[in-house]
Amino acid sequence: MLDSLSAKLQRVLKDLKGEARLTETHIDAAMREIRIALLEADVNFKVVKEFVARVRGQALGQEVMASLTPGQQVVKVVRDQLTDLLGTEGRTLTFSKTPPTVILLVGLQGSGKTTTTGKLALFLQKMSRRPLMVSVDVYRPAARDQLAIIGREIKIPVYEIDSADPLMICQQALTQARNVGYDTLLVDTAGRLHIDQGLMDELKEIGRRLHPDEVLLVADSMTGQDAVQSARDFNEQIGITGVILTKMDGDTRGGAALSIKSVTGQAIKFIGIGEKYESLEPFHPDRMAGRILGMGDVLSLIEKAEETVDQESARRMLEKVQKDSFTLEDFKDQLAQIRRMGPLEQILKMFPSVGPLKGIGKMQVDEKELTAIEAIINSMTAREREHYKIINGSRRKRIARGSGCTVQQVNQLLRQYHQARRMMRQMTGGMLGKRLGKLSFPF
Ligand SMILES: Nc1nc2c(ncn2[C@@H]2O[C@H](COP(=O)(O)OP(=O)(O)OP(=O)(O)O)[C@@H](O)[C@H]2O)c(=O)[nH]1
Ligand SMILES: [Mg+2]
Repeated sequence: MLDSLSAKLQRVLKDLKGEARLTETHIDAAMREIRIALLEADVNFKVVKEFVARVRGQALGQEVMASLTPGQQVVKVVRDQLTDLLGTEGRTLTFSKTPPTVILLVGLQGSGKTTTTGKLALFLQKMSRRPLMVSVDVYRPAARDQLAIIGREIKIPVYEIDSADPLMICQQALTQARNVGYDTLLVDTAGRLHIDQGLMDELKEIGRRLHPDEVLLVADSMTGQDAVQSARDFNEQIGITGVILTKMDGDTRGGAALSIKSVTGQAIKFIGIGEKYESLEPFHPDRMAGRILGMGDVLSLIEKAEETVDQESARRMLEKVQKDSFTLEDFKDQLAQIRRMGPLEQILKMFPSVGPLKGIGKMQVDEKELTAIEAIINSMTAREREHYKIINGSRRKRIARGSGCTVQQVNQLLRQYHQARRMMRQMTGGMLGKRLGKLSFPF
């Protein structure tokens, strides 16, 4: 995410950080490079100009703090200004006092509205809300089927009715939400290649009927300034309440993320970071600024771990380890928990690039290997999973065949499992035992 911008800014700041004394010449040279880095990242040129002027002014005018070197102080100014550019903290969703809360998702064609409707519904469900989804895209054949399929996959209801009238569909969906007691209605709308009056009029009319609590513009971050322009146009025409920036996982430049708030006055509320339904995150400007500048993001990591790792099951796991009855089945569950946190490489990247864990972010993780491990354990009988010691040569061969893996892979897995058991016993036996229980982190 934003890798190329990140690398460039880090290079400029690294040179500065080393300086014991900073002159105006140093700062001007750095500002020139920052300006180029931001322009190359496709940040709106006006935004770049203002940003550089502010950073320069603050860097020069600042009293030197005893705890920071002048170079570090410039890094702090850049970090603070970058945070400001990305948005303001605490811009979450507004929920209606009289349910259902209505959330309208709008945007250009292919920006990710339908997928994001599903992701957001899943996110809200995890917050203990009861979402209902509906598509009013009557123009693209199969558009409504697409949402219905997503609904089945994530097990969240989708309101369906045989009608070609968007206004009637959303009206009926609202009635259904009220009657059945869904507290949030998510409305997926049709996209257009370009903004056209017909679409805007339709969205305005839907707005008049539904009185949405949130109108979220879904924009593709990889389209850079086009995404910013769409946010501006939709905001002027129908009034939006926030932005969801999708496909951030593929955006190395960051021009949209860094320009949207300044250009439109609207905050980014969520970012899409992958194709999986779990790949939607509330947007935190300070953490993103930290991530761009390579300061790590342990906070995000902890939040993610807390959300996915079920505390109770972690406690049970600990008991099992202590009683020495941690089976291959448990091993598989642990792997599944880790995988639910999202692609491992993404998680590892959130570790700070300095300190005891430095280097971990660059670790290569083979997702395919995890899939193979799961397949191997799935090919074992229940008894084998309980008592790994009975897995002899012929059983290993059968398991390898059943999982489409080699016998070497099966052997390797059994070795890994054995090591994990030993490591866990050592950890829980020592002082870490108590802390592990509290932190409930998968081994
Ligand atoms: N990598 C990645 N892909 C995404 C993300 N969000 C959406 N996509 C993909 O983008 C493509 C288009 O998504 P849709 O949800 O169909 O977009 P839409 O805005 O509903 O499209 P229309 O209804 O045709 O206007 C799909 O292939 C999605 O999987 C994301 O955050 N990351
Ligand atoms: Mg769609």
